[in-house]
Amino acid sequence: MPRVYEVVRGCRSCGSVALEPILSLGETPLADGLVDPSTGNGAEPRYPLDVAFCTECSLVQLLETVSPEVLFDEDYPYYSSFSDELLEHSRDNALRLIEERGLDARSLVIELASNDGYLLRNFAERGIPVLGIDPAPGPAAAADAIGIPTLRAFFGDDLARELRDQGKRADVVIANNVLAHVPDLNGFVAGIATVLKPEGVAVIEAPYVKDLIDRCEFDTIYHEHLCYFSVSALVPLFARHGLSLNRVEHYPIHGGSLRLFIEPSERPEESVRRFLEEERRSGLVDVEYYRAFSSRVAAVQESLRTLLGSLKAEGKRIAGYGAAAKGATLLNSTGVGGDLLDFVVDRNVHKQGKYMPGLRIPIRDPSHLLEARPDYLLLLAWNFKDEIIRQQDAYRQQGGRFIVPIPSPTVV
Ligand code: JHZ
Repeated sequence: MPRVYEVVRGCRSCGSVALEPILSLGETPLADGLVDPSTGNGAEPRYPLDVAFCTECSLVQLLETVSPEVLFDEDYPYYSSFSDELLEHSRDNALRLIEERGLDARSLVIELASNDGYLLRNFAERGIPVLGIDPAPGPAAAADAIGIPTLRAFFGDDLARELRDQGKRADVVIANNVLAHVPDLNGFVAGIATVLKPEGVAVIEAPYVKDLIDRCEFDTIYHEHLCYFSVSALVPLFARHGLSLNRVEHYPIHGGSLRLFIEPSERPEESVRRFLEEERRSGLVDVEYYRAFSSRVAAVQESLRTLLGSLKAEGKRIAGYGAAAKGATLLNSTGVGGDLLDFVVDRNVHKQGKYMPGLRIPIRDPSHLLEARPDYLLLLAWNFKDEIIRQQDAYRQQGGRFIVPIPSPTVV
């Protein structure tokens, strides 16, 4: 039986003990641990949420690990397919890879953390063999249901060796929003090296720590996200496993993400040098860069509490949009509860009817907005701001306003 919670002994990448704390968000419940009203008696467990910087390899990381078996269990509620913007972003990624890599019926695309098949479906629809790997039973079953074969498993070097021994080696390995989630970072990257064909490519997306710090996206810090990556921290991680980071692209998705192209052969493009240079120039590789983060976070929290408190004092009714994991961090670490927010809406049917963890705010279908007519909607999924505001035109027509909390609370 794995331990539920552990404190790290050294850097998750290089093993150094030179970890400098940069932020503490106190003790928070698990961000995706939505509470089922039929079973949710008693308070949800809370775990410390402390962030540190490795002065050796510059990886930003959590100081604690909650066991993945606890995080990604049968109740894991995150399904990728509820955002049109994410679906479009993923489709573009797939079509470009098909074209660039000349993928066809003899190829194999493996996706790690393939969720509900939101991305692999683009390859499968074009006759390209795919294999999804995901430990969360709900999303994996949804993928199977649309014809995406999905192994219910945590990926690591052992599984990679099994696949390789079965003759399953990938032309393309995709790993989006998962590298930050794995406690055994080195084992995961070693597994990628094992399962990739010598001429294959791994395409990995992860939120960019520079965007997190610069835009004060502190709510994206939660127990699922163990690491917050820079290019400077990633180059040595891949190199340790015989892989070379050969191209870096930057996308706005999820508040700012890196797309990394990793291959066994070393032929870095200009973009890698550019990112490394810019990170050195801006100081991202130095702990000083992170010193003011904690007080900037406290200022955003204070300003949000003041704004919501004064609206409430004027008799306004406020609800939230998006039962996102980041919403749970925002509400719990800022202390925004049911006294300020009446309810939260979310399109994901697996979240509706449950409660946000910790402060226990009920989650409803977005259609409830037109009925309940709150004056303000706190945009907890601010990363999909444009998509959500467009979609909620009827609410706006009725006079409803949005509060965008990040990078600093603003009414739009
Ligand atoms: P969303 C996710 O975090 C999951 P979360 C994960 N932890 C990760 O690594 C990061 O992304 C990067 C809903 N919604 O995706 C859907 C609507 O209701 O920003 C979601 O529940 N209507 C693996 O959970 C939530 O909002 C809409 O129109 O913080 C968004 O959650 C749209 C667009 C979304 O991330």
